[in-house]
Amino acid sequence: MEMDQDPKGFPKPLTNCQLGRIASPGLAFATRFKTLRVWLNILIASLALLISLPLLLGCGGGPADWIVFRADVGGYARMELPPGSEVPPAAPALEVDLDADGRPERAVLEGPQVRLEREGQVVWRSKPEWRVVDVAAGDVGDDLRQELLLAMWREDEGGVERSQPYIIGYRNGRYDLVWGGSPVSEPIYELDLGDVDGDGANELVVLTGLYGDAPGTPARYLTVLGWNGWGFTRLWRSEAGRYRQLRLLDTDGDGILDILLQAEVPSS
Ligand SMILES: [Ca+2]
Ligand SMILES: [Ca+2]
Ligand SMILES: [Ca+2]
Repeated sequence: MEMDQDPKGFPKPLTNCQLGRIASPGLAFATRFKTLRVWLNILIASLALLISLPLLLGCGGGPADWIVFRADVGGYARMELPPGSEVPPAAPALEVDLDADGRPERAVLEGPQVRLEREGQVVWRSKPEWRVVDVAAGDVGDDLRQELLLAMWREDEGGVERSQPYIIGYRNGRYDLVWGGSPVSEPIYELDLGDVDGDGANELVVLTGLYGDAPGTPARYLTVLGWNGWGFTRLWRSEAGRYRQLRLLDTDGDGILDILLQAEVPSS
């Protein structure tokens, strides 16, 4: 569109008519309708954001309470955390003496990678193509050698990311992968290792979800597994729920670790 020129050579401002503001009553109605539609869209978008905000923040359910699963006949009994119990915050690093020299190494999970430090020096790092989501330490297999357990994701041959448990240890004078589990059917979100049934050997305790869960979705099951010599066997599984923040802690002083976690009350 060509603009009229004023004597100084500047284009004349467009009139209301040229801008189509008051061209006709029909157009005025259409303009008002358009404005109304814009406001309606803003309202709908705001409502959608309000509804989805808890999901975006990863707290899709209602309030979360700490609960305890304690070894019981035939499995683990769910109970409330005893009043006055304090749940310590998650440790930023784990101490584990993998090479059994009496001085613990330090395992640090930073972003999706874990590194192992010995006296301030990095002695092992997870591979860049592994996406580590949780780390635990302890003796797997009851052979008196300490290991580091990783809950991690890596791509399979088809380029699909799958959840796998890996074990890192110190063998033949070096820190290395000593066991790589196959992809699991239900992804591991959190894991910990400890004797939760009091038999003297450690169990692997995991929180699992489903492939396709949105990031931040709580786990669906708490599962206790035992080492069978070549892999882990499921010993017990909880009822379905919305679980996160797995910890192992002896809350009643009987010398047996209890399983603590936060259980979200599903929003109605
Ligand atoms: Ca050591
Ligand atoms: Ca071991
Ligand atoms: Ca045990």
